[in-house]
Amino acid sequence: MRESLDTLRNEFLDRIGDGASEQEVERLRVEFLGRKGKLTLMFRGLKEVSPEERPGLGEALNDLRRFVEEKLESRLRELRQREKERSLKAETVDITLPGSRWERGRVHPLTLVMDEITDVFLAMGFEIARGPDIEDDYHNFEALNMPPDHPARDMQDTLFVSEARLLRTHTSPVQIRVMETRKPPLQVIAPGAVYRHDDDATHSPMFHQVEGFMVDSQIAFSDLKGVLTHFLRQIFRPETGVRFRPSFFPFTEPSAEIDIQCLLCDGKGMTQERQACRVCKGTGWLEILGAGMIDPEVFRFVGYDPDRVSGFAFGMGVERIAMLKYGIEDIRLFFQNDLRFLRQFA
Ligand code: FA5
Repeated sequence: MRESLDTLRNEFLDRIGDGASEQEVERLRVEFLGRKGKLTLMFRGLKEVSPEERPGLGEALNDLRRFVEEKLESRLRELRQREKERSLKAETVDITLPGSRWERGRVHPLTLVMDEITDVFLAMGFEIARGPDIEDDYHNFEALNMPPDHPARDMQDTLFVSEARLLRTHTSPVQIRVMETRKPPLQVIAPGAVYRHDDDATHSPMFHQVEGFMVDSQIAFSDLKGVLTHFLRQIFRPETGVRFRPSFFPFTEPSAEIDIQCLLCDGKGMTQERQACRVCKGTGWLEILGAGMIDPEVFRFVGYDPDRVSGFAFGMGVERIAMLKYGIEDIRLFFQNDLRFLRQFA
């Protein structure tokens, strides 16, 4: 048996040679060390050897197995190293070729305007709150003093998700959610997406609002006027004329709509050619915000005592402000993702 060990060792060395490929190395592993491999069979044959010879032969067999294993391993390593060197040599890089450019992204114009709006309020000490896009009837309508069948619900064409849930039609429910969980003084803005069954050049089914409200023991209408006038002059021009007109919202009393002087004709209502201004349609004013003093009924819904607290609230459409700032005539441009449009905003 010792002779056949030597023969096997020589055969193995012959076969592994210098040039064996990875596949050949694998084939050799199976042929010598596999379940029916030559060495494995010799291990089995040990049973037939006399007990005196067995330990010596066993040891010699183990040595041979280790030798074969190591040889196979080192040949594999060698082959892989050679392959790596070959491919490194083949894959040269031409550093004189022009590189591929990474397109630089830009902030969406609505995000730009939204950031600008929130910055002005943050500077005045407001904090930011958020609420869910999918709301319940109670927060979107009822607690805002719009019981079922209230005609004011028709002012906001609602998209329902189920009988009990809807896509919020305005950011005003965030007022309720904040007041339900916290006590005054509060000075909060709530930016976010809102949804209505609307679709034309100035109305989008999804658009954005920024809600704002301030509640404390002695908040007056003059505070509302001061905050909003300052805000509008920061966002548009310092000399922009601001006008408060009486209006109606079920959740504020008194309520107002706020206009700014037309940015195109400077409030004149007509162009230099004496034609009616197409932006303000000849009125000289542009409606920009809804606002008012928070209705005592709303305070009762959130558990505040209307005799002890007062506050104002306002809500604005972000798209409307962006359209006026940048002179955009169709709201749908914001949502079409046309790069020719989006690239214009830095
Ligand atoms: C409201 O949504 C009130 N929640 C605002 C408010 C808040 C009043 C707090 C008082 C106190 P209104 O429905 O008018 O109000 O909407 C506010 C603004 O959203 C509008 O001035 C307009 O700029 C914008 N807007 C309304 N519908 C659309 C639409 N479909 N697409 C784009 N902007 C819209």
